[in-house]
Amino acid sequence: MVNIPKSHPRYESLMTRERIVEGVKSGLVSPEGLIAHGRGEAFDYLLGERTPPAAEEAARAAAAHLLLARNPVLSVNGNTAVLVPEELAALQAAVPAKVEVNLFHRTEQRVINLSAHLEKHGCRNVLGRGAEPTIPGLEHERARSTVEGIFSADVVLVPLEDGDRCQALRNMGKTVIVVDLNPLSRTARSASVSLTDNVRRAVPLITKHVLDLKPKGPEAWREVVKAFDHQRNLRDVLRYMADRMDAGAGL
Ligand code: PTJ
Repeated sequence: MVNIPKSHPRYESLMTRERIVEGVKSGLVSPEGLIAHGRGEAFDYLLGERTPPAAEEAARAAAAHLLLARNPVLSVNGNTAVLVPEELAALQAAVPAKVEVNLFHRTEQRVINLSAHLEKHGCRNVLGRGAEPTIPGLEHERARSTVEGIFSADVVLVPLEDGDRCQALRNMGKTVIVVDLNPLSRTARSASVSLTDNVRRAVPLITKHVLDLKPKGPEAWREVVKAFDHQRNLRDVLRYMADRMDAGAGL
């Protein structure tokens, strides 16, 4: 990896970029993952590379949904696996939840390699190998899910999604939590809860709220879910970005 000094003002962002580049070199991340990451960076810039208040609120709602779930599953693609492997393991343990590799650019070898990578970083019993096309309405490789994992899940966390699977999972009656820096994406709009934040910050934030909410019990979790308004949350984050741009225009 290239040596980036900690004093660099964009240290975290540049290190994150390096992780993705290394991931492409090792085959864990698809080449298209570089483009997806660049799209994300542009929106992160509009957030000032910090978690907006709306994402904090969405993270709490996400945590409550995960705690209330009968079979919660964290769905992981290439970008997510290299950006937050230990953080996913911590979230898996805190809920507890299942972890399943689900890929758009799927090869069975990539699923095997990503599962091994996640398990090396602490995730347990990673699912996804040998998954069959079970999600109705999808004609691409993301339709593949395991029966004990995504197929039978009631709540699914899908970071960095590409849109139509989120809708397909909603059509199956599931609660879908997404992490997407673009609040205008189809994924963000069709989700039950969308965290507009970088997955590097979002996953530990959800874990923090899981640990905080856990001792409070199901009544408190249901209150958090009830109070959350997905459409209003997306409007809040768009206003936050617009206000930051307005402030910049005054320079
Ligand atoms: O590993 P695979 O084969 O499953 O492929 C995964 C990618 C990411 C290549 C695939 O899902 C894809 O092409 O995604 P899209 O359609 O480019 O969508 C990615 C979305 O994630 C975009 O809306 C980005 O703004 C957002 N995004 C990118 N990086 C981050 C992010 N959101 C949060 N944190 C990030 N670090």
